[in-house]
Amino acid sequence: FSFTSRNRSSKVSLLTRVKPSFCVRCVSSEPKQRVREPVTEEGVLSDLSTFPPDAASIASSIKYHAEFTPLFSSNNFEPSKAFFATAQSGRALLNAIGNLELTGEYADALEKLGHTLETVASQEPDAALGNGGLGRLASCFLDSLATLNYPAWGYGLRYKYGLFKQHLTKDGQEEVAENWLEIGNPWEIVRNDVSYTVKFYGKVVMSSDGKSRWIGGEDIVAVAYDVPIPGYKTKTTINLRLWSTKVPSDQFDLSAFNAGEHSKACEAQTNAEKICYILYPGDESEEGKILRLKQQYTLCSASLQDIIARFERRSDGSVRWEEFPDKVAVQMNDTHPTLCIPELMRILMDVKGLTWSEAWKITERTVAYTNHTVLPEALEKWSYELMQRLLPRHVEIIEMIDKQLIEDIISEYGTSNPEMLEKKLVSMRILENFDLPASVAGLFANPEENPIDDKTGEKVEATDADTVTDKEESEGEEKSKNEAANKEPAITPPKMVRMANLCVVAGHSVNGVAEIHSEIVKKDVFNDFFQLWPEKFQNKTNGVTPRRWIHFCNPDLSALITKWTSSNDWILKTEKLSELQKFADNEDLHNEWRATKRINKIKVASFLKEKTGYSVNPDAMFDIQVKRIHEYKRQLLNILGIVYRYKKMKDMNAAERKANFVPRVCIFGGKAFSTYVQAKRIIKFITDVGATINHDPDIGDLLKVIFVPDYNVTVAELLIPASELSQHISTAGMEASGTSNMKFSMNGCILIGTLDGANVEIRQEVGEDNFFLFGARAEDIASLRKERAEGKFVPDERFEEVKKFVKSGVFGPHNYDELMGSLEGNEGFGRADYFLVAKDFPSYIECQEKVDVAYRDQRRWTKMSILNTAGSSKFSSDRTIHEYAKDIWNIQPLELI
Ligand code: GPW
Repeated sequence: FSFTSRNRSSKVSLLTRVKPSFCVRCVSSEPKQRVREPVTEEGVLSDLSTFPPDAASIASSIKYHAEFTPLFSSNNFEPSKAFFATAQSGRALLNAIGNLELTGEYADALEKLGHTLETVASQEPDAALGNGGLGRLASCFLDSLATLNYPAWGYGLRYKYGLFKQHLTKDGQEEVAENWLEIGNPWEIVRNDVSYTVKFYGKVVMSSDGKSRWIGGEDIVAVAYDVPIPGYKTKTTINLRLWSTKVPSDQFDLSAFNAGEHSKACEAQTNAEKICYILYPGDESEEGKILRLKQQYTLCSASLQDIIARFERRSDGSVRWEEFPDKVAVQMNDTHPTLCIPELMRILMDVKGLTWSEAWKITERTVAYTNHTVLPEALEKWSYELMQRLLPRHVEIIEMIDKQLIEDIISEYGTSNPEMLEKKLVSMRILENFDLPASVAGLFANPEENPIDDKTGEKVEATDADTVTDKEESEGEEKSKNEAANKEPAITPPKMVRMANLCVVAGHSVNGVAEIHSEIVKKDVFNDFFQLWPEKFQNKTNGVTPRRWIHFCNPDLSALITKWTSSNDWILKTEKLSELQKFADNEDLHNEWRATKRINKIKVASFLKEKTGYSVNPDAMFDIQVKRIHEYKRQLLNILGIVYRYKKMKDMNAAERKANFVPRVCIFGGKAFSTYVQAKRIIKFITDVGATINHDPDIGDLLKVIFVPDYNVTVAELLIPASELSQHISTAGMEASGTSNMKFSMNGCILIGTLDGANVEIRQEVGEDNFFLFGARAEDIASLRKERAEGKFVPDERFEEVKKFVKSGVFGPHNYDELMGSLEGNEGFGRADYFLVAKDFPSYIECQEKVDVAYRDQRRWTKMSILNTAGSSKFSSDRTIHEYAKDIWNIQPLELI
């Protein structure tokens, strides 16, 4: 198909042609006026008959049902708000036709052509442009933004290879490149006319007008690829704009190529293209770090240039920059897009000619920050030196912001308590491991820097002559390091830029993603900032889209809910789910509810057979833990609980085993980051335990342990509807929110979990009786860790027994010294059980015994299941998005006419 777009003086005309038989014309000559030629069933059919009926061609036709609507089409000046996303969208076809309520029509059309919708849909690879919960949240938010008619765009990078495919070998996880674009992507529209230059390296010079200019260096071009995101039951289709990088056309070295130096000629091209090769390239090497920073800057620079260009286009020649924050909001999805802050400042000052204070006011009012983690190792920091090389102008701006912050802190706290002031500055500054500026350094009693005058007994203040620039300072450091080399090794801590601090300082709003997490953000991680600017801090509990996560992935349950709540209104108004509460004891509903779950379990059983070769009994309890493999998520606690269960079973005779244990299928799934060795050991351990238990004739159907390879959105859509128990068992205080917990609960699955992240609110909503709670509380973790480190903790006997059992070699010849060692804090195995597996083990296994008791009583279990679905209305991302729109972005829905 061809796609042309003309954009002159705020009028947009789109003429879209697929095939002569299937032509939809979408014109917007007047603001908010659009004509769409009706598409008849014949239209669809004749279109399909001209293509081979694969997912690709169907998707391209659906795009035009979706009435792809550019939001800058009217000169009405509606705000258009940007959301920075790393999308983890999964498949698009069923979602798109479902949101357009055309699933039936498409299924019928395909059937007439001798195909099923299911097989066609299954050809589509997952768009895995994110890692886990963070990216999937962005996708849910885009669905809600479109559905609720909010004028918003998503921005991300178009990675050539998405998140790796996970293969399981005898050694554990193996990563394989996921070439998701191999057969083309019918959902994207390349916009060769929308491209921006992005610069790296170079230097900053002062031009004659006194303005800084960033020149030289290396330029690349970012080209827009647009992915339409159709809303549910609305004409609104919003845009996810993904950037792909290439070399500027004039930079191909033709003479080198003709001289036979082919690699040299292609060097610039490869350099530019590799920015968008893969998601999260390894960053252990210097090269890897540079590539990641280039990725972050490409996203920020291209997106901001795009946002600014649209703003200017809509201003009809009279740009009023002070209105920019009324029209544009930039929500930073964690710190990966932090460079938006200095980039917006740079463009406003160096390109548009605004002053520092004008640019700062605009930037502050425009950007807002969502924090998604409190794990210290996940709070991004960049080497100052590296950043200065790659983005010299941005570093100057960051230094200015840091200086401004120092002034704010001093003016707030004064200088009468230098000790307290110094502590504040050290913890709050954006620049880490930097000396204080000379203007304030004299306040602090540092004997080396400010020696006491022997005679007067007073501090010797730094003089101007002592004041050195950072560059001179680092050269000086280098010199003194060399001088000291022969004396004693002086370790200079590296100078770093703290991205989260920059976000908190520049953003007008800072939010956490669940109530408990937002409290930790205020009381702990960013407490100093909270004391300074309490009004900035908010909570926005995450949510998930009920379209994908109930309606499409669990059509039978969806139909049941519609039947028992008398309409399908719940898909948009999830509060209607609570109407199920009054039927929580209804026998008919119970029967239908159980039958639905069973159908879903049978589907999973055949999927497991196909993927792993293991047969499972669909009448056993399906107990699932699927998420990224991470020590804080404690897959190790789960598998050690299973080992304990297995050992107990082995100690009994067949009759006792049957009487004491409910049959369970324990399913794990999730990817470990490629360099996260301990996480990979956990995968290997789970598969080894499974191999032993699953082949043990004493155990049979009573216990199966299965690791599903290559967990992704599509696998989640299959597993979640079939789950009965799901595990959200992170060390309290460590999981910011979790979102799969919401998806499981909505699908009538009962959670076993700690009081962490959104678990706290889920338990509150579904009722304490309908949630299996165990484990230490967040507020006790610090003292428990201390106790543990001081050797005061005595592990439970049952825990010791389990470790001994593992070490005895029952699970094969592999030794699990590193894993078991991490639970003991032995020499060489790092922090002593930092994730408190041993501490929570007794309450976990006792809680699992309660789960067995509850499951035996199927009436009780089914009631709990119904009450989970009924109590999950709060966790729709529609609610979350309404809150962001009202409390942070200040936008209203904008329905298309
Ligand atoms: F570290 N999350 C994630 F905060 O999936 F950036 N990847 C990430 O890199 C980060 C967070 C980051 C997750 C959180 O772990 C999870 O608790 C939360 O529900 C999710 O983000 C969405 O808020």
